[in-house]
Amino acid sequence: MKKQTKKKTTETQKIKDLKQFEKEVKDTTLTTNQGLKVNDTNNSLKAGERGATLLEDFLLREKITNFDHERIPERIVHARGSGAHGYFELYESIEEYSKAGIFTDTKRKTPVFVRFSTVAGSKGSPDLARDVRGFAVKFYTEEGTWDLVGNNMPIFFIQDAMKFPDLIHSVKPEPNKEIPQAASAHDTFYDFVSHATETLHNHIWAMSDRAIPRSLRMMEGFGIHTFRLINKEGKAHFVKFHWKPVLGVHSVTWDEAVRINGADADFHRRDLWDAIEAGQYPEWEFGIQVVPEEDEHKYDFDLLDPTKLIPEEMVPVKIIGKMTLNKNPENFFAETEQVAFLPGHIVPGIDFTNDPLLQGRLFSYRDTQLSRLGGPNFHQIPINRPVAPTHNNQRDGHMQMDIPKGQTAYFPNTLSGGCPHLSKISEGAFDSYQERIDAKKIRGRSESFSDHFSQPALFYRSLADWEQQHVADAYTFELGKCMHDHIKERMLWLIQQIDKDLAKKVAKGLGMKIPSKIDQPINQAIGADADVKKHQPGKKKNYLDKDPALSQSNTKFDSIATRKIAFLVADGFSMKEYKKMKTTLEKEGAVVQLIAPHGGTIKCDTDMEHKVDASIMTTESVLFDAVYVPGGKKSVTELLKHSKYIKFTNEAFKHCKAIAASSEAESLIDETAVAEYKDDKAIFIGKKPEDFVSAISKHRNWDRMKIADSIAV
Ligand code: HDE
Repeated sequence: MKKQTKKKTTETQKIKDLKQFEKEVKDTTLTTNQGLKVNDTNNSLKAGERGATLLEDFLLREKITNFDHERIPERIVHARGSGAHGYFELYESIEEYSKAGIFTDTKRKTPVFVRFSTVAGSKGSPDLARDVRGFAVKFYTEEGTWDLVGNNMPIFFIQDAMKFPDLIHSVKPEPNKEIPQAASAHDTFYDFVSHATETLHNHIWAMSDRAIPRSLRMMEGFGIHTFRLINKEGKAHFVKFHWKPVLGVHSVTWDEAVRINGADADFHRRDLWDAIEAGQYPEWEFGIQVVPEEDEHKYDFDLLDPTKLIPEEMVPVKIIGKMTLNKNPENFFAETEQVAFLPGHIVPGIDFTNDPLLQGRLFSYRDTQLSRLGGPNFHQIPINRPVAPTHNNQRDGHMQMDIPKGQTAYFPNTLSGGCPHLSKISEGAFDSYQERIDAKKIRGRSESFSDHFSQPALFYRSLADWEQQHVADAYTFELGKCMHDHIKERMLWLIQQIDKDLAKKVAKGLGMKIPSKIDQPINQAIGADADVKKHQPGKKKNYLDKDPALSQSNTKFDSIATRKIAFLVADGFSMKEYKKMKTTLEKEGAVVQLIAPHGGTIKCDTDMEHKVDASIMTTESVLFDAVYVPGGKKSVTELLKHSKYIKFTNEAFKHCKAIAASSEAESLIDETAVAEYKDDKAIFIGKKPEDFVSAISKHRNWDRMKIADSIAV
């Protein structure tokens, strides 16, 4: 990505803090870990030139020992991730709801570190897996660190933490053969999903385009659980947290996702990195949905049930701030890999609810860091250190980095003057919300969590035609990869409870019939979870027909900033047309790349040399948002000799992208599938660059989907 107007980077307090741990390579001398200068790092110490290596060789042993231990266990979930630094700014104080400094002080620039991730794949798995994306934000606030550890979908698969290991074991590669990697399309996942109807809501989101984002910068984020905001008077409100990308919510098609994984497995990671390096800083607005405590039971779902969203039609999202990511990590391992997010990290003014999934997470995240990062001092790793000062009597353990001074490590004490001393609530101490509890101890599930079908149906109904088609295709693909008919049948039967037409489409694709009843013995053995009747909507109080916020067709389509446009060129391309189109696109923040038959440089028709961004052999159509072919007879004649340019254009057409060509380049278009569809609303031959810009801002021409399927590439 080329440099655009680079915005000024102002260093946050956290970046300044991290600087003291950074180590420059430039102008340094190679030493051991003890500071001993080294004069040979290529040869081990031997008994003679052809002799055995000596145990004495401490230089070899130090180097190899360090290497042997370079890896730490990857995250059991969300192993594949990418991180970035930035800051959060508040537009307006919400002191009526929360006393948190981050929500009341509009002058602050709170440092953040964000890590995006996929869930199921290993650390080296491809970015475009069909999967939920993690969206974890660490706010280094003046009152302590707050971690909002969310996803890019507003709900989760299960209602109780107790089921999490089962969910994850079912989606991870099957244990006997460790196949498939980073894919939910296999029997064990559907065996589980089809017998745990609470998963169906998150599952249908995972079948939608949300699971294959165009960019990490173009997806929403959600805190998922209902949390509490607490104001100065101690009054609580329920709240759901939202991140809305300034660039809108956009996705690729499944066919593209599969090809992107082959062409550039780091597509999302690279896109995030490049955008930040180019100064095109990713931004999200932050919003809250607030529900007064008195309204806790007003809805036809339980606010504590993490498989339910609060439709924005019912409770609008109030935008209160913005997050900007403006700096890439200096070192992937030190920062992105070692960062530890804990939902239990909160600050005064924010509190938990009894959501049983959240309650379980409050245990899991600290526990997992102990084996992942090696001990209880992981909060002292630079990326995890709060910017707020920390003092307590916790001591020792693996990798203690601080040097606590003095005679005491207990409370109360007199020998250190009673320090570190306690604070009053009025001085900013944390105080758990005093929720009244009067209950029997039970192991079970609230009846108010039992409707598993209304919201998947609401989601599906709210989607545009093209989105619904993508969902049907995704179910068909995923179930088509399952080997066991009884699992597929059960899924069809469940999909039917969500939407009959959807089930019919999937059944047709699978070449199967929707069963009229389901194999009872299996259900009985498995228990109440599998009893669909129990999980149907009850008598609805305020059930919606559609919620427009759920459809990507209602997102923003007003910008082409950061979109990548491929210019297909060979020697002799028209300088005039190239310049006009490039200037227009770059003025709007798009990124132009020259794709030539070879690397190095290329000459336009005025004999000027231009740097080639990629040779046609090293790149693919799926890595771009749109295609332009400038004129220049010699150039077009040369392009026609390379079949990959035809394939490149056909693929862009199949994936519903905008394509523009000069009138002189029409002969190339005539060799492609586009030839028959020149009246398509996102095809421009000899038209104004502005028309092309407007079509790119629409992301895709989804009307083309029907014919796109018939294009063979
Ligand atoms: Fe996580 N999850 N999770 N999860 N999760 C982890 O913690 C867990 C859940 C999420 O970039 C692990 O540090 C349980 C919901 C993200 O470092 C682990 C349950 C949501 C990340 C863990 C859930 C998430 C994790 C693995 C059910 C969205 C990546 C490594 C009770 C609101 C954070 C780690 C990063 C990571 C457990 C459910 C999001 C094992 C037990 C719901 C974004 O602790």
